Amino acid sequence: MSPTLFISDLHLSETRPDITEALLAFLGGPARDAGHVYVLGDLFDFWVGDDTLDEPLNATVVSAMRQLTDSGVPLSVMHGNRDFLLGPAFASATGARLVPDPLHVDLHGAPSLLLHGDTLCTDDVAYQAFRRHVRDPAVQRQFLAMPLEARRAQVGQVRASSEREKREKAMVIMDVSPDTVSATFRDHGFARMIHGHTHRPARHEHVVDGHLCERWVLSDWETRAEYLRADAGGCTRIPVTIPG
Ligand code: LP5
Ligand code: MN
Repeated sequence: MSPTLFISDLHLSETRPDITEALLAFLGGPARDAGHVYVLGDLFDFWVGDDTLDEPLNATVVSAMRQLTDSGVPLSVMHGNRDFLLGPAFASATGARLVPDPLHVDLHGAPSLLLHGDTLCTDDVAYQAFRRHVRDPAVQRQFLAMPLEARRAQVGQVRASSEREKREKAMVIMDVSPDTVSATFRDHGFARMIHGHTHRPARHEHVVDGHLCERWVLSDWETRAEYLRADAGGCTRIPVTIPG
């Protein structure tokens, strides 16, 4: 059975053409032999609305994703904290399915929980308040009704506030909360979790009510272009190689 592949946190932007290059190599290479490809959030550095689909970087990514889905490989995209405004026009242009966070999947016989990962960072109280605000559909409607340049300006302000606040926060606050991880394993009853967001790639083991559970954290591509491959034998990290 073909493997399932996971990527997240590419933070695609015009300032890092090397990351877009790596994504194109992934989509035209290993992704073609996958049974399913999942993007677990923060594909883009930020997304201000589907009316930007024709911008050069976005059009390049959409076209490469469309070629993948046209070749018959299912592609699922989850929102991250940067690109939660990816909407139905993006989905129909790429042929991808926008999936909820968290998502339950059976990975080659192993029930697994997929998340972006930001919901596990519950000690970051300021971020969780910000998240509740910007995930409110009324707030999003109001934002999307603004002219494009005003939306970009507002995102610039939010990014600056976020960077300022992050400098003040302890590193431990910006990681997952161990209690929330245990509670999440307990609530869903699955022994495997896969997520991104924290930019701290690792495989963690957790013992929850006497059961051994594993948590895979995906790498961010600003540091290391890499995907996670899951098959009946388990999960493996694989670096993306750029041909030529
Ligand atoms: O992204 P990263 O990893 O650097 O930091 C995150 C948290 N920050 C964010 C903010 C994003 O970086 C920028 C969001 C772009 C979104 C574009 C869409 C349009 C927005 C409007 C839609 C309605 O997610 C950071 C975490 C960190 O992860 C680690 O987990 O700590 O959280 C913060 O720093 C948030 C601050 O604590 C609070 C932010 C205050 C912003 C004030 C403006 C509020 C008004 C918003 C109205 C649109
Ligand atoms: Mn993120």
